[in-house]
Amino acid sequence: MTSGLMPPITGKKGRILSGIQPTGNLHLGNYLGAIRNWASMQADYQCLFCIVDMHAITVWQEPSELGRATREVAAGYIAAGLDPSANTLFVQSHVPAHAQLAWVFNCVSRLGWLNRMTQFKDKAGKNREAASSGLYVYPNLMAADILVYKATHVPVGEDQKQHLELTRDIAQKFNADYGTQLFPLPKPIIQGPGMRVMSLRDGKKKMSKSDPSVYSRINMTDSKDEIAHKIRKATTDAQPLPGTVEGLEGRPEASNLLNIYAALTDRTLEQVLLETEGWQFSQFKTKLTEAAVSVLGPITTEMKRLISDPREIDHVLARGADSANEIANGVLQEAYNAVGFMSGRN
Ligand code: AQP
Repeated sequence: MTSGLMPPITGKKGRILSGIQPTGNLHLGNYLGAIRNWASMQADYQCLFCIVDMHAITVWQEPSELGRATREVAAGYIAAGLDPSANTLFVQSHVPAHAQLAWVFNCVSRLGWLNRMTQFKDKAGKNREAASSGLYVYPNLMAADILVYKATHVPVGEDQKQHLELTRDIAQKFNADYGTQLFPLPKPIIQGPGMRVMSLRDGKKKMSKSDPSVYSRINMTDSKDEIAHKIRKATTDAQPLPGTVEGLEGRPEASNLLNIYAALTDRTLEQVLLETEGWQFSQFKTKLTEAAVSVLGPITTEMKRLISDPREIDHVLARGADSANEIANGVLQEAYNAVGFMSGRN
């Protein structure tokens, strides 16, 4: 299964690949649901963290914004503790082998498989005919992102599970079709009960970078005052907070805010409810603001420092692209050999 071209994963449990799309402002959901978990994995795994700008353009991105958003994600990674000297941090479009392997996978993956992807249905919405073909084949590119590094593990949230299954199907079919053991079948890492942060305006909707309402999310670059203001304006209901999880039934906004508070203070929901039972939202929101500011404050300060002089970020990303290209080009060549493409440079 291993290749001579791949650097050995010595002393680690495996290799991880994960990424975020530069589709707007990084928010608390991206931090609590993804980046914070990744930071806890870097000691055990060899990690590659990318900024998936090629995925981002499957829906329209303002060209003048995309570069800024890409650097902001990089700043978020570094500020939230992803160590660029121990991990590979890079931009997807800086490593052409992702797109090259994705083309091969477009020819391996089946239309029937893509038709079952629920995220395409969600993102394309009612006007499916107007969706980009990139959005449709997005899962094939994601498979290439992972397999071009022969990643063994992928941290996934609930919404990405189906895509990882497809990656495994593609790896399996490629290996079977071409009589090779080239690609490992990557395993999901699901950390505890998946943390899904919901919108501050609507407890049934996911907190999202692309939500047009700035009051729906706490950005990782928000100041203390902005955080306080957004939490003050967060939608709630009229009852005091309950003492049990069952008491949160039918109260999505209260559940969301309490779950955020639990995650920020590293406690379970049950532990938090013991503290907040009977409180009015005004009292609770003050506590929640304090917790959010104390966790995000140092990260925000560091992000702003990095963004104000992008040379450091650009240097990290250039170095990351060099290491990523080194691995990816080797694996791509192996895939090309398996397919039978004529060698171009002998
Ligand atoms: N609300 C959330 N709660 C928990 N985790 C979340 N993630 C995103 N939103 C939440 C996690 O962050 C990573 C980044 O995902 P992505 O940028 O590839 O796409 P996404 O999940 O579609 O993120 P957004 O913020 O909602 O972006 P847009 O608005 O562009 O669609 C993933 O690990 C995701 O689980």
